[in-house]
Amino acid sequence: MAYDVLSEEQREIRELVRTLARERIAPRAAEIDESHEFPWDVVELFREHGIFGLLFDEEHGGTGTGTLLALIAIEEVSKVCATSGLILAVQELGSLGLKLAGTEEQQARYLPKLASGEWLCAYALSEAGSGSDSAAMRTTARRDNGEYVLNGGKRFITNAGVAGLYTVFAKTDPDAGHPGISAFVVEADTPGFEVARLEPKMGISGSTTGELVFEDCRVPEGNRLGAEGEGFKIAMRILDRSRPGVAAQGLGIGQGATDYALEYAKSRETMGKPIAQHQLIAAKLADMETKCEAARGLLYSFGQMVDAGVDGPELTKASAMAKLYCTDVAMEVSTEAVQILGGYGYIREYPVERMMRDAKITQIYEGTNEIQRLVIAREMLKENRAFLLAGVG
Ligand code: COS
Repeated sequence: MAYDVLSEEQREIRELVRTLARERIAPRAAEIDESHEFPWDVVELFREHGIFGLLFDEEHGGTGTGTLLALIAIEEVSKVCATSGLILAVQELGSLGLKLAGTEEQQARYLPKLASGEWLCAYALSEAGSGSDSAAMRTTARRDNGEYVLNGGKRFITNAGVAGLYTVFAKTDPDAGHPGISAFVVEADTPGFEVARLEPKMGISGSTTGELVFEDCRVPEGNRLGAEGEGFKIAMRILDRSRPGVAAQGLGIGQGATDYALEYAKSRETMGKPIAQHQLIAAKLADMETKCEAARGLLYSFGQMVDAGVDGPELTKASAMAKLYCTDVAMEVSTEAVQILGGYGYIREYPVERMMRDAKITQIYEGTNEIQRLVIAREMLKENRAFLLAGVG
């Protein structure tokens, strides 16, 4: 049997997710992509089998099985359908604010609904004018009579229109920069909140990406996460833990594309033999497999770190490295898969062109890969490795 870092129990859960992915989600993947419709049937499947629970602690209705297994679930689903894998990744992204900064009462009010999948959730940080530079946001939250009044807008929000709960960041002190930002949870039916439009996209077509508008949207003070002014740090701590969800999605796409290209290369013949036996194709396959396995090493190591209770700068760097590498691999490997299939790779009859389109967004959202490089380098610059130079002449 192949070497496996997982325990017996973890392997059983992975097997369940794998079976659901292969038997129930894979046959829907092309349709989801073509129709551009949010796959509520996949949400229902996750609900029925308790898959959302993998992202939550037992006390909140989850399985308490930890981060590594949650990432593996996203990877397995994304191997066959990146839109469906994203549903799990965003349930984590949208709920992390409550998990990290919510009071017991806030957690008890919302987390069980998210753990069962009764409600989907979303994370609203980006704005039309502030993507990478989150602190430049313009949305405001003015305190008034025990409530906050939100005004402004958010863009590129995954799960817009399908989420029941949004984690929203807004300026409680518009002049203060980072310390002027606070975090809130906003229920979808709050008056003054609306989804203004959904964006047509290159890939992950079944997932919604939308623009949120807040017009005198009144949110109770009890919906603020953490203290006033802590919002930026909460946003960053969330991203440290959520970006690997995108890494898992990227790795799933990359491995799915590799698996497909391998099977194709074994059966497609040119010049009297399967193309897998032509050295240039064999070399591509070898590189694709190696890159996926290296990416998996970074991703699983991140999952193990979280499960071991690691926090702070070490986690920030590991998260950024996993996101950067897994998603760059997703793009490279899915592009090579299209190349291996040749003309067939470029047409809709085969899934690799979808995988390539889906891969592209993983290098962009939840912090572009340029931002990940910046985060990694900043952490490196804080580290002291001078002792390594001692005695070097
Ligand atoms: N965890 C905890 N605190 C953090 C942190 C982290 N990962 N990163 C930064 N902070 C803290 C800093 O320590 C600093 O605190 P003090 O003011 O007490 O010193 C504060 O937050 C401001 O940090 P910094 O000056 O580094 O902020 P920058 O504006 O330079 O932003 C980047 C840093 C670029 C890394 C950040 O804006 C970012 O991640 N941008 C991308 C956002 C993104 O991913 N958007 C995609 C949409 S979300 S799906």
